Amino acid sequence: MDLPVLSAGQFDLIYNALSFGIAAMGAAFIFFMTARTQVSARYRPALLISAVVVVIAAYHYFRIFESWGAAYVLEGGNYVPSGEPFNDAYRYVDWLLTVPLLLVEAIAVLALPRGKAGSMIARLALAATLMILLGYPGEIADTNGARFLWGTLSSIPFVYILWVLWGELGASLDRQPPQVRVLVRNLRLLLLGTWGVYPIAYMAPFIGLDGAAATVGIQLGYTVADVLAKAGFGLLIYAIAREKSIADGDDPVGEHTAAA
Ligand code: RET
Repeated sequence: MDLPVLSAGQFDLIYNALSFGIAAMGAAFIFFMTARTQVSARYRPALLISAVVVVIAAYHYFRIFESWGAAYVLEGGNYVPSGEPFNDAYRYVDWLLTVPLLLVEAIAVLALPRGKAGSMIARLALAATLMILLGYPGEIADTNGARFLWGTLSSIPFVYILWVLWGELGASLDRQPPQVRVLVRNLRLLLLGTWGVYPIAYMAPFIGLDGAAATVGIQLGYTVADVLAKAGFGLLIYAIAREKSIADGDDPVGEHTAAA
C-alpha cells in the first residue's frame, strides 16, 4: 500500500508504539533468560524458546522502527512519505520464525505423548507458514480487492490452527495438576484473544477507515498483539512451568519442596 500523509500525532503514535515494542521484547528476553533457573530442568527448553522468540522480535522491532522513521519526513506540521519505502516484510519474516516456535511452546504445555506432539507441531507449523505467506501479498497489495482475497486465503490455515489448539488445550485440562488448569485456560484465552487481533488489524481498510487511520490501525494492532502474543504468552508459559515444577516436587527455588 502507498503510505498516506499522517498528522504528527498519528506518526508519533506508531513511532512510540514501535519503540515500546523494542523495550518490551528486550526486557522480556532478560526475564526469560534469568527465570530459567526457577523452573525444573524439564521446562527450561520452553523458557529458552520464549527468550529466542522475543529476541528475534526485539531485532525486528528495531528494524521496523528504523524503517518507519526513514519512510517519513516532517513537512508543514504533517508527516509526508519521504520516498523511502516502509518495509513491512520485517513483520512477516518475524512471524515466519516466531509463530512456529510459539506453536512448539503451546504444544509442549499439552503434555502429549512424544509421537503425537511431533506430528501436531509439523501440521500446525505448515499451516502457520501458509497463513503468513498467503497474508503477505495482501498486506502489500494496492487494491482492497487483492487484500481481501489474500486475507481470506490466509484465514483458512488461521482458523485451522486455532481450532486444533483450542480443542487440544481444552482436552489437556484433565491431564494438568489442578493449580495449572486455570493457567492453561488463560493461555487458551490469550491465544484466541491475541491471534484474533491480527486479522482484525489487517481488515482496517475494509471497515471504513481512510488511508491514514487504516495505516495507524494496522501498525498499532500488530504491535500490541505481538507484545501480548510473544512476551505475554511467554509469561504465562513461565507461570505454568513454575507451577508444574512445584507440582512435580522439583522446585529449584526450594521454597515449596523444602516444606514438603
Ligand atoms: C494475516 C493476514 C490476514 C489474515 C490473517 C493473518 C493472521 C496473522 C496472524 C499472525 C500471528 C502472529 C503471531 C506472532 C507472534 O509472534 C497474516 C495478518 C488470519 C495470526 C502470533
